[in-house]
Amino acid sequence: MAVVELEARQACMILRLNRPEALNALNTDVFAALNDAIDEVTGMDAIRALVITGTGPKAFCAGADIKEFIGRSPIEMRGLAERGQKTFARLAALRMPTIAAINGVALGGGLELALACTFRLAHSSARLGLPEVKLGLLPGFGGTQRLTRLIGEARALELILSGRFIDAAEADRFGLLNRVVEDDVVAAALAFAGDFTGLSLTAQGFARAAVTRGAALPLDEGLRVEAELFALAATTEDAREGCAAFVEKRPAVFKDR
Ligand code: CO8
Repeated sequence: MAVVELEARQACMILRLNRPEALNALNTDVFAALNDAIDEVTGMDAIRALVITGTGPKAFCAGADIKEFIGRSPIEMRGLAERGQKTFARLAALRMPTIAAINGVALGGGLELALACTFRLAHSSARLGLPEVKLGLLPGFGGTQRLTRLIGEARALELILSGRFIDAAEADRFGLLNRVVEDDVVAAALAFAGDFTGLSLTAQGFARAAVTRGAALPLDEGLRVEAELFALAATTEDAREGCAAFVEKRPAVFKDR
């Protein structure tokens, strides 16, 4: 049985972590399969959004596989952290929006996986946290950086230093989630993806770059990045098509060019 499964649904791809017996923990096999899946999705022009979820009712992902930590040297642990960071950076750099459909626990590396996605939806029963401190460790797949940028230093430190689990309602109040849903979270994520799938991936890519690059900059520099990316977007065929379609009162047909 594959530890990562891909399933196409119209314009979306669903990626399922498939190790329910270990609550979808991220081991060497899962990272290899995740990288293969990212390669596969990268080449698919018709796919406009990627939904990531976990198999089974209990877990989106319970984090890095703790059993793989035993007996590792600090250099090996650093290698594991970098492997995870690189994989999640590849995911974050995909041209289509990615949506974590959090169907159960999202802990440690599992929450870090969700943080590397563009958007996060969670079932109301989901529990989220960065419990690494309880293992004598700290988040190593980008959690200290991405969570802090997303929800601010005070709340990020509260979660990282306590390791406590929060429910979906609290995660929503913290600004960690885009939606909390009562029904099937994958179905909700596919419906949510519908807001993004008919548009120009090129324009969305420039917009995402402006937001993420600008977030690490002072306002005046961020505004310069925005102006430069705006000018670049204006050179594209999609920008010509989008504006012409508005004036001609017809739906735009984008080609991601
Ligand atoms: N790694 C390996 N196996 C796991 C993990 C995990 N993270 N989480 C759960 N499992 C396994 C359990 O060992 C168990 O297997 P078995 O039946 O063979 O003993 C099975 O999944 C079911 O788990 P439980 O019996 O514990 O299920 P419960 O419902 O009782 O509890 C919990 C569910 C609360 C989610 C509990 O399993 C738990 O606390 N899991 C660990 C959560 C955690 O600490 N996650 C953080 C891991 S560290 C991390 O992610 C670091 C990322 C950065 C790494 C940088 C590189 C070094």
